[in-house]
This record gives sequence, structure tokens and C-alpha cells, in this order.
Amino acid sequence: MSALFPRLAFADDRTALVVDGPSGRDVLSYAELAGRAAAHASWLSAEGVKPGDRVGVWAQPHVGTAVALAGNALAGVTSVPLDPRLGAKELAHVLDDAAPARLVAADATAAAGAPTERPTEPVTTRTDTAPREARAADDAPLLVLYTSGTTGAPKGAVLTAAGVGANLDALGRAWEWTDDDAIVHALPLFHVHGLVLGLFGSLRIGGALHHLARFDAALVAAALEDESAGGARVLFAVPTMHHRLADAAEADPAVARGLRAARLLVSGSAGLSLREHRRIAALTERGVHERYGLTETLINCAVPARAAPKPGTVGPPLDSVELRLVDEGGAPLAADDTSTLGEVLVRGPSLFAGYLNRPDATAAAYDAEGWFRTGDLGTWDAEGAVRLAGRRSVDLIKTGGYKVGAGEVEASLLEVPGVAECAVVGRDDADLGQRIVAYVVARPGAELAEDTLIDHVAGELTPHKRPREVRFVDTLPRNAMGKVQKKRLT
Ligand code: MLC
Ligand code: AMP
Repeated sequence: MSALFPRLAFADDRTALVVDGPSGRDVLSYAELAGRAAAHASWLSAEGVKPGDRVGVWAQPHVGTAVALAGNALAGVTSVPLDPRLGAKELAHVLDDAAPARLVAADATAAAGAPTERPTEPVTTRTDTAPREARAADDAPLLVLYTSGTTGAPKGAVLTAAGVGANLDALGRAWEWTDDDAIVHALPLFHVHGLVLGLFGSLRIGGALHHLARFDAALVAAALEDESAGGARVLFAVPTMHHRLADAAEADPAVARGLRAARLLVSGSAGLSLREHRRIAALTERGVHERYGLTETLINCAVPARAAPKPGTVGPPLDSVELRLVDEGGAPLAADDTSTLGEVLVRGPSLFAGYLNRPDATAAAYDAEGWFRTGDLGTWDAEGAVRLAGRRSVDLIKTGGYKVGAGEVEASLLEVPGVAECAVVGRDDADLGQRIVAYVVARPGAELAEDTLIDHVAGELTPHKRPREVRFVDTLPRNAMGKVQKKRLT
């Protein structure tokens, strides 16, 4: 079996990473990344951290984050990437659940502000000259990524190196992704899109990643014209970013020029509307290729690079993925049935190894034949591509490409004294896809301010889970059983 990052074993001076952060640009070649990752792996063994142990990595937009993640992979240690903005409650949950042996950060001073007593240690800036034997991409856990469900706190999806490698290779074939490509993205490094595809994908293919610490349309466009990291540039972005790029490109020809300079523009993590597809196609004469995935399955479908973009579909299943649509009784839909809506089920080598400490939730995620139930609904199109049409549960919200469970936000709001009841929903939003709206019933006599509630959720969970709007109501609509009827909230 191949190593996950083969180029780290035969490292040369080719650029692996360019990170544009608040304090300027950092660049690492493959040789430098390999040396620093090996030094990190040596530090782990000196600290008594063994293969199979977990290490929390504050996913700061920094070259040191890549050093820690690659070094953990070399050492056979499982990485638990942490959103640097995690609030007290969600951070406590993740640390209790994952029980990492150590916490590390490229910028340990910034991480020291996190709401935990646990110390964070700095990622080494040392370099080992002796190259470290690359580990095979095997079934051992590589990553634990926390992802929200409809209720309860986020669950840790365990991903293996073999599963990640198989998915990246299939994407490599679909996108004709080579070591001449530089991926450009401004995504966070603690989710599948920015981390597994953007960072690990570049390192596995042996090309470069040009990472921007924050999304800014003009900076993204400039990076797409910058040839220093690779001969061809590929953009990975969520629909909110494409929407903002289209706005900026319509106002500024330099942004449109940047988008045209890319070899491939990719959108994923949420559906890109036909309107945004059309706007970008008009600006670039090429358009956007969509792909579809989940934390638990990695990427399932992608419009191939050699094909024209196919707005309204997420493309056919990848060649490594088995995918079926099933009706409400669980029977598979015929491939030529282009009108019946079914749930997307998935099988294949890239499926996760289960939720950490949650055998109950893991078992519930599969049907009787071992297919993973995505909860997404769609139809086949005449050419074998999948058209997604929504999700089974209204309690899973996708906002800016982040998955947020209505239940976790409701539980957080209910902690605020003065909140009697609440219901959280996702409302259509031209920018975020969905924006989180909270309906709140105050206790008699309680004075509640919208900002207090929003700041509470941002501070306890993380800012992207905060409601963008709070509507105070006298009662919540309920059915005869007493269950809140979210569809009746207006
Ligand atoms: C505002 N801020 C607050 C706040 N109000 N902070 C604390 N409390 C409050 N009440 C701050 C924010 O922290 C941030 O700070 C700034 O204000 C703006 O934050 P925002 O409004 O939340 O950002 P926004 O503009 O909405 O972000 C849009 C976005 C972001 C597109 C950049 O949503 C994003 O990065 N999305 C990517 C999600 C992603 O990667 N998903 C992949 C999941 S994997 P500051 O300092 O930053 O200005 C997956 C599988 C697959 O889905 O298929 O890929
Ligand atoms: P996450 O749990 O954050 O990995 O989010 C996975 C979910 O994102 C999927 O179940 C889909 O609902 C959604 N998603 C990802 N890619 C797309 C896409 N291209 N179009 C529509 N939805 C998508």
C-alpha cells in the first residue's frame, strides 16, 4: 500500500505550501516540510506519544499547522483538528470526547487564549535532516473530524489514511489533478473541504497549496493569477465564496481576470445555485465544477474536469464510490428513473471508521445492507449524474458551507436565563445559502436582547453557529403531541 504523502519521502525543493497570513507570506518546500514533519514526529516519540494516540492540532492558517498534521501522520498519531474559535462548551465536549494526549499549535500564544486549562505546546520549528520512513496509508485512524447532527453535541468522525488516500486518488482522476497544480483556497483547516481536499490533497498529489488565512475576493483572484506555486491554479471554495467572488468580479475586472486565469473552479460543501453558476460562467466563459461529499464519506460525486460544468447536478459518482438512491421503503431507484426523489446511500473504501465513542450513532448511520445513509435527497439525471434536492431533516442547516445542527444551537440558547423555549431553523439566504434564525419565547418578565443571545452561542459553541437573527415570539406552534412544528414558523 502506498504512503499517504509519497512526495514527503522523496522531498525536493518544489513548493509545497504558500500561506498568506496576518503577518505576511510563509513558504515551505517539500524538503522543508518533510524535515519539519520528521522533527515533529521525533518530538512526539520523545514525549511518549505513541502510534494510535490522539493529538489536538489548533487549525490555525499557518504552515506550522501543516507541519503538525503531516508529522502526526508520519508518526501514526491521529490528528484532532480544532477550530481556533471554539467556545468553552464545545471545546470542553471535544476535549472530553477525543481525550488528546497533547494539544499543539503553530502559534501557541494565540492558542493560549482558548477557553481551556489544557496547555498548548508550540509546533517545533526544528528540522530533522534524516528523512523519516513514510508510513503506509493503512486502516489506522488518521483524523477525527467533528461534525454536527440534528440533535446533541457534534460527533467525531474517524477517518483512516487508506480511506483518505483512496478518495483523493479518485478525485485526482476526476479533476486530472497533477503536481503542476496549485490549489488556491481560503477555507478553514478543520473540515474536509479545506483540510482533506485542500491540504492533504495537494500533499498527496505532490502539487502546491496556496492558502489564504481569510477569504477576500481580491486576494483570491490575485492568488489565481500567481504562477509561483504551480503552473495551473485550481480554486476550492464554498458557494458563499463563489457568490462573493461573482459580486466582486462584476465590480472589478481584476477579480474576473483572476477567475479566468484558473484551470478549474470547484464548488462544494453546499449547493451552488443556478444563478451563481450563470453569473460566474458569464464572467469566466468556463463556469464552476461542483462536487458533493460529507465528512463521513468524503467526496462522493464530482463533475469531471474534462466535461463542461453541469449546473444543477453534482456530477456522477467517483469511480471509487458505490452510490444508490433509495425510495422511502429502502428500494433502489432504477438508473433511468429521472423523476423519483430518493435518499443518497453510499458504500466504498473512503467511508469513515465510525463515530468516536458512539457505536449507537455509528450503527444508526447504516442501513441493513451496510450502506451509509447520507440524509441527502436527490434524483438521477439522464447521464448518470446526481441532482441534489434537499435533506431529510430540516434540523441540519448548511450556512456558509458549515453544517450546524438546530438542536445544538437550541440547547445553547436554553442555557440563557430568561429563555423559556426556542426553535432554530435555516432560512434561505442569497449569501450564506441558509442563515440561522432563532425563534425565542422569553420567560415572563425577562428582558432579552438579540445580541446577548447571538453572542452566547458564538462564545459557547463557535461564531459560525451563531444565529444571524432572533425573532421573539409569544408561543411556538406545536402539534397535538406537543412537538414544535417548525414548518409553521414564519
Ligand atoms: C461576528 N463575528 C463574531 C460575532 N459576530 N464573533 C463572535 N461573536 C459574534 N457575535 C466575527 C467572526 O468571528 C469573524 O471574525 C467575522 O465576525 C465574520 O464572521 P462571519 O460573519 O461568521 O463570517 P462570514 O462572512 O459569514 O463567513 C463566510 C465564509 C465562512 C464563507 C468565509 O462561512 C467560511 O469560511 N465557510 C467555509 C465553511 C467550510 O469550510 N465548510 C466545509 C465543511 S466540510 P473575523 O476576525 O474572521 O473577521 C463539508 C464536506 C464537503 O461540507 O463536501 O466539503
Ligand atoms: P458536512 O457534514 O459538513 O461534511 O456536510 C455534508 C453535507 O453538505 C452533505 O450531506 C450535503 O447536504 C452538503 N453538501 C456537500 N456538498 C454539496 C453540494 N455540492 N451540493 C449540495 N449539498 C452539498
